[in-house]
Amino acid sequence: MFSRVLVANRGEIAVRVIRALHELEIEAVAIYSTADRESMHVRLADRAVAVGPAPASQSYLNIPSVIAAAATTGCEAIHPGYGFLAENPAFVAACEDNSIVFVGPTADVMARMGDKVQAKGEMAQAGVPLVPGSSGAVELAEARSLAAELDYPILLKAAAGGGGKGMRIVDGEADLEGDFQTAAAEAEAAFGDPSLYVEKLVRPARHVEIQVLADAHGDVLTLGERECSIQRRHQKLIEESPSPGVTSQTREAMETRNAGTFEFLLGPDQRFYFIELNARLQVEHPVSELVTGIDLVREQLRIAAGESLTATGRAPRRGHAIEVRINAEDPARNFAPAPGLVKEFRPPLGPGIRLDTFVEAGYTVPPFYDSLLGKLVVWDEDRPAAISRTLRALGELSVTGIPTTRELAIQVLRSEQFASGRYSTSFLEESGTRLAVAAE
Ligand code: MV4
Repeated sequence: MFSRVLVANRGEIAVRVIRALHELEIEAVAIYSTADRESMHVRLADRAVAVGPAPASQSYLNIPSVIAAAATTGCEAIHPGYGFLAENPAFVAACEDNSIVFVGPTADVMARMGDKVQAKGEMAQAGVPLVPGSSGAVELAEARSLAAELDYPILLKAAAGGGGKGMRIVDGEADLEGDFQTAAAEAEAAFGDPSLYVEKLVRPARHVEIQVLADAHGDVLTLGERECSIQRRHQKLIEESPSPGVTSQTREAMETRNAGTFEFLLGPDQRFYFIELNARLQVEHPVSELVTGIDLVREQLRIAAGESLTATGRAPRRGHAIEVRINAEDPARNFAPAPGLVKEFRPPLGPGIRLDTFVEAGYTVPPFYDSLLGKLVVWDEDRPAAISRTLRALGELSVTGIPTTRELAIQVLRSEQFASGRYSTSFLEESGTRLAVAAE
């Protein structure tokens, strides 16, 4: 195992990774921007290295600075967390060039999965079901004939994209040409590549993802699914495991037909379609940890050090877990980020409660990074008990000084539709009129 690891991130995920390192008796080296000098991850680490000024492009995204921080402190590996450099093939290559282990996939795998068309092609070859659509990027004429075959509505997606950027619904042939041009221009602006591909629109759809661990020896362990349909503008708000929308047959089919960390769309008929592979630790990983008892960050570190998975196949699970993201966002301003001074911060405690956060009373949330303050993650024996316990915990949580998404989460968790388990990715948009605070 490693003896010293650099944590190339900030906020709650840096704190999460440092805790895993300390439990494995590994020294943790933090990096920080000038805006984060006083942040919790800097204090918890054994050493900390300043990597640049506040803007992420000059600090947390600055590859030479981050590599230098690892090299000068004698780190054998770098854990990237999520976001920042976690899916950057150039960073992985820089680690490889400096003989530093990147805790994650190789640069080659990362580049292949970052190209959505290539990822789909490889999944198709492995027998994973895909949404009907084009097998690669298409020109307008090919999009037109394919769309007629698939029947409208269809989706245009950016080949270089992901996460919903550069995506456009086309309702009928009359709109195709205009939508194609707009989507291509957006893709060019966002990714420097206008290539588009076509898919049949799956609607209503749930967003369900399967957590997989794979070691360097080719062994694989699956940890079940996470239901991630409660989101707005592609930002997830609440995640749970197991999903109330997945039958045991579907779950088994989704887990045994693949290998990797996989995002799927799930239709109301239990048909599921691979859409993307995320080759990184995800924000919502704790719900899988709570139902399996497996520490995913510890396993990532063990795998990166060349150790073998202790169990393979499908990990046994128990109970139900729910994660609620607490963001510094203002419901009165359409959930715009609302950084500022946190006057009071009272975390919920008691049975079944985990709070992954870096926030404490007196902390000033800087305006330079994302708005995630922390994740409340709750476990109980079954889904109704987990919902009750989450509401109890949200009731205990008190954050004053800045607005947060706490009240929105309470309204969602109290709603009949959430309790029924019958919801899709359009839940928050459709419930805008019923949930007062979610209204646009
Ligand atoms: C889709 C879809 C419906 N049909 N693809 C959005 C983000 C990106 N990962 C893929 N996305 C979608 N792809 C087809 N063929 C609906 C979405 C989608 C969505 C997916 C997951 C979570 C939230 C979503 C919200 C809106 C649309």
